[in-house]
Amino acid sequence: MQSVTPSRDGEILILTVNNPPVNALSWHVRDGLGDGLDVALADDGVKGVLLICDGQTFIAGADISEFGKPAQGRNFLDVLDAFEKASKPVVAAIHGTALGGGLETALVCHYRIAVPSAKLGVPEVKLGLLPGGGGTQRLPRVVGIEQAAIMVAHGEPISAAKALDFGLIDALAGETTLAADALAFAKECVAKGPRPTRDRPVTGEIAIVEKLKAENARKWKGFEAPYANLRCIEAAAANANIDDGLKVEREEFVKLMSGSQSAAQRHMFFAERQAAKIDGLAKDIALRDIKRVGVIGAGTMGGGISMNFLSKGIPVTIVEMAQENLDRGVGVIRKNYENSAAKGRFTTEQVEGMMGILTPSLSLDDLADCDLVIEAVYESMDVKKDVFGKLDGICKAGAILASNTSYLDVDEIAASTSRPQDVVGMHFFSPANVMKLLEVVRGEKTADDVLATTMAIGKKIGKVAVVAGVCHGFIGNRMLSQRQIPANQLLMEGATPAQIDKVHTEFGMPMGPFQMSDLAGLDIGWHRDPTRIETVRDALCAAGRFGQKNGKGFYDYDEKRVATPSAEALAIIEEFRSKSNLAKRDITDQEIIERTLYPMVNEGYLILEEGKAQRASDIDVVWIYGYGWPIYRGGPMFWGDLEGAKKIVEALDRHGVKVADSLRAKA
Ligand code: T1G
Repeated sequence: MQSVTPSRDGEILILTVNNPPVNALSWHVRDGLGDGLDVALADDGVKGVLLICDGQTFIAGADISEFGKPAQGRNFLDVLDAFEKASKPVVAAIHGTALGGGLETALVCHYRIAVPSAKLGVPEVKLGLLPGGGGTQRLPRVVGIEQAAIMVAHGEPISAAKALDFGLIDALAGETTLAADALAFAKECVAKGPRPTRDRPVTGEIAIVEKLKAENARKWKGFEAPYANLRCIEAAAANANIDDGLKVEREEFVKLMSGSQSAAQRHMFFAERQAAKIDGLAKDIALRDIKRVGVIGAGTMGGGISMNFLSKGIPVTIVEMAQENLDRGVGVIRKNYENSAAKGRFTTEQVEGMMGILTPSLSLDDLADCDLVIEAVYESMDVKKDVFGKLDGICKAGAILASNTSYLDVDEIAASTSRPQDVVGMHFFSPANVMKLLEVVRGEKTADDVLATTMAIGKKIGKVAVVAGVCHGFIGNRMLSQRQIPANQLLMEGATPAQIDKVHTEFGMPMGPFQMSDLAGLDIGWHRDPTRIETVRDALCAAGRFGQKNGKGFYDYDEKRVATPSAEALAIIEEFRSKSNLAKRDITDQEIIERTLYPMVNEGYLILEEGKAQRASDIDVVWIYGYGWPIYRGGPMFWGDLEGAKKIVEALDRHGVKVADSLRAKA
C-alpha cells in the first residue's frame, strides 16, 4: 500500500496520504511527500499542488513510535523546507485533527482549507516536547504571538472556526465535500501563487509569555517543556529572520527529545492506550448494552459515580436507604452541576437535562431494569455481601453487578450471588466525577464480555480504565500501603510529617503521605476508643485530630484548608514515639525516597509476578491518573527503570525490605 498517492486533476497535482490509523508522518510518508512534490515541480503541466489525507484525519503528527530509533527516509525538516519554498502554490485540505507535525506540514503549505469539524493544534508539550518542525516560528507568523504562545504552551487544539478567525486556515469547506471544495480552492490559488509562511512577519505582543508563566506556575511545576516552548516563541519575536528562530527551536527540541521527561511522557502516551487492551480477549467481543445504570449509595462516591454517567446522557437510578441521605446526595449532585455551569462548563438547560435523567429511589427493587448496577456502600464485606445477595434476586438477567470497593475481595462478593460471572469491581477514585482512573477488578469468574463492557463503559464516561486482579488494594492502594507503612515508621525514627511530605511534593507528587491522610480523614477505620492508642493515628484521633475535616490532623488547617505544621500534633507524635524506645536520629531526604518510593516499585514487581496487573505500564497509568504521580517521571515502574534495578535492590536490601524475585533478577 502506497503511503502517498499522486493523482492529477487538470493542472493540480493531488498528493493523497494514506497511513492509517492517523496518517502519522512515518518515514514512508515523508518519502512519498518529498517524491510527490518533486514530480509536481518538474512537470510544467502542474500549476498547483493539493495535499489531502484518506481515513479519519489529516496528518496527526510525527510518528511517535519512530522516536529514539535510527532515522529512516527523508528528513522531516527537509521535506517541510521543500514544500514552503516550492515555486508552485501548495494547498492543505484538513479534516479530523491536524496535530503537531501535521499542522506544521499544513503551515509550510501556502494555503489551508478545512472542514468545520476539523481541529488544529500542536500537542507536543503533552509529550514533553515542542513543535520541532518550525511550528514555534511559523505559528506566530500566521496567528500572532499571543495565540501561538497559548497553543504551544497548553497543547490544546482549536476548532476550524477559530482557526479561520485567527487566519490559520483561509477557507472552510463543506463538511462532506472537502475533496471537491479543496480542489476548487487549489485552482483559485494558482493565480495567487505561493505564499511562503517564512516570509510573513511575526505579529503581536510578547507580554503573553510572562502572563502564561505566572498563570501556570503551579500546573507547570517540575515540567521543562512548557518553558522551552515559550522560549521558542520569544525567539520568533526576537528574530525577523526565521532561520535564526528555527535554530533556537532546533536546539530546544533536541534538548527535550534527549531528556528523561519527554521519554516519560511519550511512554505514558502509549501506556494509556495500551491499558485499554485486555490480553487474550478477542478484539471484536460483543459488548453488553448499557442503557440504564443503577448506583447504590448517594454519598460522596455514589454521587460522583452517578455524575459520570449523567454527564454522558446515561440515565441513573440512585438508591439510598434513608430519605434524608437521598435528598442530600441528590442535592450535592445538583450543586456540583450548578457550580460547573457557573464556570461555563454546562448551560442551565444541560444541568436540568442531566438532573432530569436522575431517578432517586429508596428501594433496590427500582434497579430491576438496570443494565449495570454499581454499589458504593460502606466499605464492609458483610454489608456488600448483603447488598449483592439482594441484587441477585432483583436485577434482570445479564445485568452487570459492580462493586466500588477500594480493596475488598471481589471474588468473595461475587460468591454472594448466583451469577459471579456478572460481577466485577469498578474502583473509582475520589472525587469520582473528577479523577480519571478507574480500576476494573477482574474476578476469577468475571465473564470476558462483562470485563470488556466495563472497560468500554469506563472509556465512554471519560475514565482511563485499567484491569486489576483481586488482591488487597488491587494495584494502586496496594502500592500506597507500601509507602504509608515505612512513612509511619520514619516518624518513629525522628522524621517529621512535614519533612516526609516535602520530599514527596518536591518529587512531584501533589501531596505527601501525611497530607493525604489528613485529606482522607484520620478517623477512617478508627475504632473510636480514645483510650486504645496503638498507632500515631490513634493518638491523634484520641486528641480529636481527624484531619482536614475538622481543621486539625497531622497539620493545622485554616478555613481555606491551608496546612501549617502543628505543635500539638508534633507533641503527640513525639510522646508516642518516645514510648517506642527508638533512638531519634536525623533522617536524610534520600533515605525517605529509598524507604517510601522504592518499596512501591518493589510492590509493583510483586503485583506483576502475581498477575494482578497485565503489564508494568498499566501500573504507571494507575499512579499517574489515580494519585497524581508526576507524568514527567513516567509512573513508578518507568521511574524505577530510570533509577536502575541495581540501585533499588541495594537500597531495599540495606533497609531490610524483601525484594521481589523479578526485581532482583533485573539488578
Ligand atoms: N504516532 C504514532 N502512533 C500514533 C500517533 C502518533 N503521532 N497518534 C496516534 N497513534 C496511534 C495510537 O497509539 C493508537 O495506536 C492509534 O494511533 C489510535 O490512536 C516534529 C515532534 C490523533 C487525536 O501528539 O492525539 O509531531 O493503540 O487511540 O482516540 O513537531 O491519537 O491502535 O495501536 O489516540 O481517535 C504530535 C497524538 C506528535 C497526536 C486520535 N501529535 N495522537 O485519537 O485514536 S509529535 C500528537 C492523538 C510531533 C513534530 C512533533 C490521537 C488522535 P493503537 P488513539 P483517537
